[in-house]
Amino acid sequence: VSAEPNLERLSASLAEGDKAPLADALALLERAPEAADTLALLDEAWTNPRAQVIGLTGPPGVGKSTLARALIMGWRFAHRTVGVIAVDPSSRRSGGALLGDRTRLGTDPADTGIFVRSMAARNRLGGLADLTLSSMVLMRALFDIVLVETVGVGQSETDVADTTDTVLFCVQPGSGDSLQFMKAGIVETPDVIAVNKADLGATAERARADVAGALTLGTGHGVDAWQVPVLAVSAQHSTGIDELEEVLDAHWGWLRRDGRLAARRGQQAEIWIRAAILDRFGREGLRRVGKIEYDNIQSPFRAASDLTVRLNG
Ligand SMILES: Nc1nc2c(ncn2[C@@H]2O[C@H](COP(=O)(O)OP(=O)(O)OP(=O)(O)O)[C@@H](O)[C@H]2O)c(=O)[nH]1
Ligand SMILES: [Mg+2]
Repeated sequence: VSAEPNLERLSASLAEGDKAPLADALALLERAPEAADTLALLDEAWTNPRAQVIGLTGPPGVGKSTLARALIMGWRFAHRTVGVIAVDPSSRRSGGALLGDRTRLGTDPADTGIFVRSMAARNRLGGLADLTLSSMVLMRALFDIVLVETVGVGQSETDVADTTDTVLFCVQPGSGDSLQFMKAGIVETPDVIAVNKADLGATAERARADVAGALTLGTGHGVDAWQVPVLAVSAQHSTGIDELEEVLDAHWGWLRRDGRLAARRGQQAEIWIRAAILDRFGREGLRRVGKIEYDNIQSPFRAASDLTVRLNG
């Protein structure tokens, strides 16, 4: 019988180039989300966060996977370790889509500084699956950067914003997407916008200017507000990627000042707890729980588990 997983053992095996224990631990989260070992591991991971969690979102076909690959190459070049969660809308447990996306990311299987996990997108309420949250929290404790690549259809940006520290929204020129998204109010959540396929020419610069112009209408005011940068990049040709990584670093720096990161993660934890209770007990459950006083010490998974016991009792 192998010992229960803990962070020390997991990071030691990653350092030795063995990815199997992390894969096993992620499988444990899936198989036994409420088990004592699982909750202990998640508590440990919750209180030992390391990575900046970056959500990469945008409409189908804009080049998210290509951009993910370019970003990963840049980070690995800088010796930063990367955990990737590829949220695939079409993936089924045994389907081929998972391998397909891993191939598109083009990561080197021998590179032990990168770990790719693909998962199906939706739980039955239409949000990112609980599994994405727990996998993210575990990977966040083990890597320098966690990249969550997801699809940007309708409300999914909101889910990404509820799961990540930095939302990178990817658009492409000439599709009219960018302005539509502005009008639909979807572009309230991104922290950084990349206009991809800049190699296609002048339309990219126009799209960049359009997006930047539309943003000034709704962007934050005050000296401390984050001004959403809009960058033209070519994922395919790896141009603008260094600048994009600098901007992502700058957002991380901004988050870590004045308690913003702790506030953002604490808010997210509350949202997850509410979602878990809603999922398990419906609106009546939420009403019985009342105000969720989240102390940020326990993991939100354990907090939800404790509330579940209380509501069942
Ligand atoms: N010209 C050009 N084409 C690009 C660029 N980046 C991606 N593409 C192409 O755009 C297409 C879609 O790229 P993907 O990276 O699969 O896009 P995606 O957003 O991950 O797509 P889905 O996962 O299907 O939503 C592919 O044919 C890419 O080769 C770029 O910078 N320039
Ligand atoms: Mg993709």
